[in-house]
Amino acid sequence: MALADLDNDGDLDVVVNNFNAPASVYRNEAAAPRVVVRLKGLPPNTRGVGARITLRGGAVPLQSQEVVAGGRYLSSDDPVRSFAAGSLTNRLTLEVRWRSGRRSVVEAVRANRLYEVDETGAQPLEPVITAPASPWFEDATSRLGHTHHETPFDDFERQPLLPNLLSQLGPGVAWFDVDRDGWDDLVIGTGAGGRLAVYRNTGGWLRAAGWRRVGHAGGSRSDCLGRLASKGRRACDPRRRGALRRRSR
Ligand SMILES: [Ca+2]
Ligand SMILES: [Ca+2]
Ligand SMILES: [Ca+2]
Repeated sequence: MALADLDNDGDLDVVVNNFNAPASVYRNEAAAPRVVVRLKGLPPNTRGVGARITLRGGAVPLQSQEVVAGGRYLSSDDPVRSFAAGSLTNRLTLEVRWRSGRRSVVEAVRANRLYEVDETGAQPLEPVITAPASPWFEDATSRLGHTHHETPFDDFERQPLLPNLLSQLGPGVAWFDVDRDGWDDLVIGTGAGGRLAVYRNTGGWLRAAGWRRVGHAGGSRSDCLGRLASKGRRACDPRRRGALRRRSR
């Protein structure tokens, strides 16, 4: 199926291919005022594919379409774009933003006309100057004083075809209120042989907590998930129950 203005009256007619039968042609009998735009781009993009056409002041305040190539099954529309002009007295403005970054504007556009816009007369877009934004966050990693423990392991010796190391992905981190004071605390996983790190959140400041690890001792703890354990205890390990427990309570 493809759309094209076959009778040159400003509306898009329809051609539909049929299996083992002649193609069907449907004439568009629309009578409403319209504006048709055809683009003449600079070589090699002479049809202006990728350009965005905007009409202001028509049947609705803003209409916008992009010129595309293809897009239908084994078919492509005629690269013209048709817009609803609303009434014959509307004050219309046409704007084309070309793929080259240039811009064409046509003022006082009239309904029931075909406009061919040539990229040759397009003007460069004015650069948008924005004030540098101040960042909302800052890197506070150094304030933690945390050092990640990772035991060297040669992944490629075990699996030579690996595209990258899987044993050095870094620790998983989680926010979880382990001491139930209403502030989410920071929990940082560790590689094999290391210790899970917990930083208590004291109203926005993080301090190393007096927690000990129980249970699993030899494997890696690169992942971390806070959850409620049995008897109201709080745990932070998806694999071992009660893996994280406060020293004195
Ligand atoms: Ca037509
Ligand atoms: Ca027609
Ligand atoms: Ca807390």
